[in-house]
Order: sequence, then structure tokens, then C-alpha cells
Amino acid sequence: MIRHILAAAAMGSALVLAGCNAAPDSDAPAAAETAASVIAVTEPWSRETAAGQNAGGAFMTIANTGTAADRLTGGSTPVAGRVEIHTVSMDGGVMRMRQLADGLEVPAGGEVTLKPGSFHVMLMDLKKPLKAGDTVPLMLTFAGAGTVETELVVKPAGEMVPGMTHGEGDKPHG
Ligand SMILES: [Cu+2]
Repeated sequence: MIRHILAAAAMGSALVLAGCNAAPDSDAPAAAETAASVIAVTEPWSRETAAGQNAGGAFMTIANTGTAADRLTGGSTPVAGRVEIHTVSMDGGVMRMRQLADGLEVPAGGEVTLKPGSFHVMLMDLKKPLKAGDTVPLMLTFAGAGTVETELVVKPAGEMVPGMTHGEGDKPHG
């Protein structure tokens, strides 16, 4: 008889504890909206290459209207063996290209312009020369946004490259 009463008391207290531990569902905080990048690529272009030239630069403006920063890490195109992200820096008066191993950051609510003499996408191991007037598909890879498809317009080689010389001095245009 006494054992039964104790057992009932133990069960009762266990039920009370369970009731205390139960979290009220209605007061649970709503899940925070996940920050994400939203990438838009405008005016993607490349320059005509000479026969035997095995790499070419690609240029564009990349805007991120999202709430999280993103990073351009690479890409692919049918016309090149591989795609790298490059920057240009001065090294003893000589402009040198360097691969950005960590990619190129595109800040949330900001944009980055890829242009000659600055950041650019490098099409390496070209399978054929780029010809003026051609369009070239380019798939860009972003750490957050994933793959963003774009299409390069190939411009004539005569287009001036600001700040870049090719050894014949800084002759002004026209
Ligand atoms: Cu380059």
C-alpha cells in the first residue's frame, strides 16, 4: 500500500517537471531571414586576340544588390582551357598580372568593375582566337550565388587600354 502511494507521487512529480520543461511554441522567435547575395553582370566584353595569343582578358561590371557579400572565384567557357581571376599591380614600374587565389569580393550593395589595367577575368589556354564581333559564353562562379551565366562581346584589338603600354611608349591617341 505505501509502495503504491510513493510510486504515484513519483509519477506525479515527473509529470509536473515535464510540464515545466515544455517550451511554449507561440513565443518561439521567428527564423531570421537568411542573408544572400544577388549578382548582376553588365557590359561583359573581351578583346580580339592575335593568332598564337593563348590568353585573353574579360571585363565587366559586377553588382551585388543582395544583403551578403559574395566572391567571384572562377568560371568556365567553351573557348578556354581554364578561367582565372586576375588583378594588375605595379612591380618596379612594370605592370604585372597576378591571380587572386581567394577570388574577388563583391560587397553587399556594391559593385566591382573589371577593366583593362585592373581586375579582370583571364581566359587561359584559348582553344581559338577571339574575333571581333563574336560572342563568347562565360559561366562565372560565385561563392554565394553559384553559377552566373553571361556572354562576352568581343571588341576589336585596336581599343585603347588605359594605363597599359606594350613597349612602344605612351603615344597619345589621335
Ligand atoms: Cu590576367
